[in-house]
Amino acid sequence: MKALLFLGFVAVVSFGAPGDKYAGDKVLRLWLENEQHLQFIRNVSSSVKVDFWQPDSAELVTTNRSVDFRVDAFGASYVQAELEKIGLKYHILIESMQPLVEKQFDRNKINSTGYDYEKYHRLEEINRWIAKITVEYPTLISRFKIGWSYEGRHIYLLRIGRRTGFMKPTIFLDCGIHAREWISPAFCQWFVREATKNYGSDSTMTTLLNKLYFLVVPVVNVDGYVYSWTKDRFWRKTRSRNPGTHCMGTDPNRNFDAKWCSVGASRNPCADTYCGSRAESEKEVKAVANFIRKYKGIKAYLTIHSYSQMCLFPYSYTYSLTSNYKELDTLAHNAVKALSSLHGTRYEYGPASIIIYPSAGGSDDWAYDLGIKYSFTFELRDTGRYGFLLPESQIRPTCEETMLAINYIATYVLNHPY
Ligand code: 0X9
Ligand code: ZN
Ligand code: ZN
Repeated sequence: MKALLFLGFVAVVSFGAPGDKYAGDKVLRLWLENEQHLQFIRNVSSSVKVDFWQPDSAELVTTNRSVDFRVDAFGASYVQAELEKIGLKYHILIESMQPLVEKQFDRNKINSTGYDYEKYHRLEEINRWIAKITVEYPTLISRFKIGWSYEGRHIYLLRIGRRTGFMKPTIFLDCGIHAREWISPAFCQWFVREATKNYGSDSTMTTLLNKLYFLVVPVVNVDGYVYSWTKDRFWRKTRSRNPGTHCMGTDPNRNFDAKWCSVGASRNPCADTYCGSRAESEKEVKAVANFIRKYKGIKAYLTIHSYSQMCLFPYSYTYSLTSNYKELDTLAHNAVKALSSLHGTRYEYGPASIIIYPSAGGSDDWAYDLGIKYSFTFELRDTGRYGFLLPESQIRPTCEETMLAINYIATYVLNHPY
């Protein structure tokens, strides 16, 4: 019995499962109505450790919006008492975090028929899958390495589409810019599977793959993703060192060269929205940016995040509308309509500065200003019931509905050459 327990313990630790470090953690949602509420939230971090989920840091919090954040048991009792005092109503989104975290670390990831697309996978598994599917579909998929991460991991890109020898309009799709948003890499994998499986039988997919290329980066922030599996499930940033502090990492979605660090980003390396020491300071960001700059023919840039159920387009760094605002708005409207048609999932859409918050240095704004006029950020499920801990049972419905939106946009791009 002792030996068994011991073995179990070793297995858990070596797979980097979460232990019991989230026991007692809760996620609270507040609705901020006035300055006093706002001040409370802005200052709460000086008393207890809070992990902002939506928005992603205290600086982005404003009145007349909700805030979701995680606190440990000690923090929760403090915060709850303070909230009663100032009369701020709150709602407990997640009462007990530990069981939800544990579920996501289940070991049986490989089923007998092959890869299980309805599970979350560790980076090693994803990389093995990338290698395997490339070999399985030699006429449809090519694998490229677009660079190395800070910790020296490869960043892979899959080019999907029937090989033609001449240029085809291309859609760039990336996932896993933020480490803890696990549904995002799961979607990129789902997309590649659907594309390859349906080529030759489904007419939409066949047309798309005949006439377009998709460039898919399943995991951009590879170091952060590994860290979210091994050390901290709620890690968001890269894992680069910051001189002069123990706080690590930069927010890759504040590190692109789009009015870098001018708004909605932090100069503090300890913040979750730290913009980095300069634009493209992060190797992962540089790898994506360099690839997109030199690859001619990218007509759409799509990037997958979670959570909030939104289809966002530029600008984020300003409230000004893009010159093709009307077209983007209609396209987003129709993409979201297609998405909702499957399970009725409601999505908001519009310029990110207006729909969520102003923030600079995002990949979508950068791609847009580079001349890629169809540029969208998707924030997948949910709206906060589970947040980043979206259960694996929702991978399928989430990916299926998102496919409809992506296919809608791809078809539109194909039919509107520029
Ligand atoms: O803040 C972000 O980077 C994205 N939301 S998330 O919760 N996944 O972190 C939204 C990105 C919208 N686009 C830009 N801010 N450029
Ligand atoms: Zn977020
Ligand atoms: Zn994100």
